[in-house]
Amino acid sequence: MHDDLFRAMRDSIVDGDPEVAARLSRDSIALGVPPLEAINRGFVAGLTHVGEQFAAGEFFLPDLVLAGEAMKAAVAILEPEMKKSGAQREVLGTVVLGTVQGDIHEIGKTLVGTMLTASGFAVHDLGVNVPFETFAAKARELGADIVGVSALLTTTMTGQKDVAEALERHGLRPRVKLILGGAPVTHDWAREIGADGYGEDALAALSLARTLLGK
Ligand code: B1M
Repeated sequence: MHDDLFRAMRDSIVDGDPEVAARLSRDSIALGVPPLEAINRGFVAGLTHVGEQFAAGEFFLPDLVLAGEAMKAAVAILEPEMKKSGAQREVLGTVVLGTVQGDIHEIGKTLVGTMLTASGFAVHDLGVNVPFETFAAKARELGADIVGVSALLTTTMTGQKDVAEALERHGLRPRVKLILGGAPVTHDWAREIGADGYGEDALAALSLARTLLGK
């Protein structure tokens, strides 16, 4: 069902067209398509294609930029729908979230934040290119239960280890749980740097956060 819609969503990202992406998002809400399904089956399929073409040297940086802008336009429409379900719940825990220093990829991190918020976590999103120490300082200030660190580049995922060390220095471990994510990140990497887990996608991140806090 909705295969044509999902294909059009994919194409709007490949074409880097924010207006079409936003319109298709509104259409999907009107049709009752679950927002996460629209994101995963439609828009992310476009980003995957753009990423593959970029890696193959067929697409260039402006294509990545435009695809990112179109994705942000889509998520901006779908995000409030995803959050609605969490509006009335008790707070399950406080999460400090961000993309690590040197890395400006924000879309996946923001989706994780939206899923956690929608499910009843209080999420403090530090944004992108976040200094290692800032994760620890903010976690201490807020009495956070979880610190979540996203990294999309093989060159920046090493920064997740620096965040782990900053949390140790601030005396926050093991009380404050550390969860990781982002395309190059693996379970092995999470284990190697002493994190509490890794989420392959936003749903996995949610399930991990719940499990770690016993919720
Ligand atoms: Co960049 N980029 N990019 N990029 N970009 C990738 C990541 C790349 C794989 C493309 C490729 O070559 N195939 C490649 C990395 C290669 C590598 O290191 N292995 C790459 C590169 C090389 C670069 C630049 C270096 C390019 C250049 O300048 N020459 C540059 C780096 C800039 C920097 O950060 N310093 C760069 C820049 C950009 C843009 C700014 C243009 C743009 C980002 C726009 C934005 O975010 N506002 C961009 C984009 C769009 C991409 C791709 C195409 C898409 C990323 C994305 O949003 N995916 C990407 C290729 C790809 O991934 N297919 C690519 C969709 C998103 C929903 O998925 O972010 O993986 P993802 O998040 C998922 C999971 O990973 C997980 O859940 C999310 C939801 O399911 N997850 C977590 C993420 N964080 C989590 C945290 C958790 C738990 C789960 O707990 C805390």
